[in-house]
Amino acid sequence: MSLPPYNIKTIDSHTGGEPTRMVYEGFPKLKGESIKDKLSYFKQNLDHIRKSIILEPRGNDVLVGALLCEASNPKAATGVIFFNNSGYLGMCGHGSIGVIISLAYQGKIQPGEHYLETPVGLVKTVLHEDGSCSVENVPSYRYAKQVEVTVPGFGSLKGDVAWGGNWFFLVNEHNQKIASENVGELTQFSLKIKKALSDSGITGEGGAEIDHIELFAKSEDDNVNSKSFVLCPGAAYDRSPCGTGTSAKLACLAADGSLQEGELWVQQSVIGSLFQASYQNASLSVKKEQTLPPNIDNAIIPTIRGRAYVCAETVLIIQQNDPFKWGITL
Ligand code: PYC
Repeated sequence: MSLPPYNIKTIDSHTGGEPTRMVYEGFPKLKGESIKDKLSYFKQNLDHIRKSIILEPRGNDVLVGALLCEASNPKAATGVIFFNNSGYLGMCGHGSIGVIISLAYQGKIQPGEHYLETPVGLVKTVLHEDGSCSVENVPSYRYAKQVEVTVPGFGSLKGDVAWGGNWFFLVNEHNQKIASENVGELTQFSLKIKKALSDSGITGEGGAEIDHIELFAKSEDDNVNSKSFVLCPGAAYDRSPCGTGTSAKLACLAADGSLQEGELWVQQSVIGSLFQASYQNASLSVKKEQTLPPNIDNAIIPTIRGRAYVCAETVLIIQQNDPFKWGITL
């Protein structure tokens, strides 16, 4: 085990209300050639530092960490490993926007194209002159359509299983009110769906756990296509419209023929923040650096555009004699 004291330098930002803590200095070096090797090393040897950065008293359940690390692909500006209170995220859309805006705040990048290397593939971002950021996500696809699951206390409901850099269960018909004053009930309902999926053996590709639940409703706002509530692993809800979740949504819309290539989709979060999204068909545009889905005909390349704001520059101090140096775990 790597021992404290540590002084870990971070920049906090929020993307549509959802926080990202970018770790750029003071974290022990991750061993490994590829970013997947580095992620394994992190999980096996340094998971206690993940907890220290994310959990109380230094963090909170909503926070997503973004550890910058050396990229193996020379095209990438940096490697990045995303993590939260319960573990690790393959990709994170709001977090990618947060990282780009934080790097720009540090003066390390200028408007233009910048690639991020993530454990699930290379992600192209564009920092726009107006301060917004676009993220061209990894290939996304619907894996299963209208899968039925019985949720104790709520009966049977149907949802799509889709990949957008994480695994999602997307539900349109649920009789819930998607509103900020209802996030407590939405959280409990979504946790029950997640458990019911797991108990019924409903998974993503290759038995992967479906760890994000998305509930959709019509927005009251003109010019917005849909409003959503997204439950993240670790039971916090996404304050942003969720970049990977919006990618999964676009994959389902594309598969249903309800959204055409290049058409704009505006996704609203439960607290009202917005992402603009569109997609290209993957078959022609997939780059060889990206992780290819098994059924390329069905995959899209989503682009999500949003804004992030820097809100803190911090040195996290982890002292040897602090009883909560590795966070509070209940
Ligand atoms: O924006 O992709 C996202 C995301 C995943 C979990 C929280 N935000």
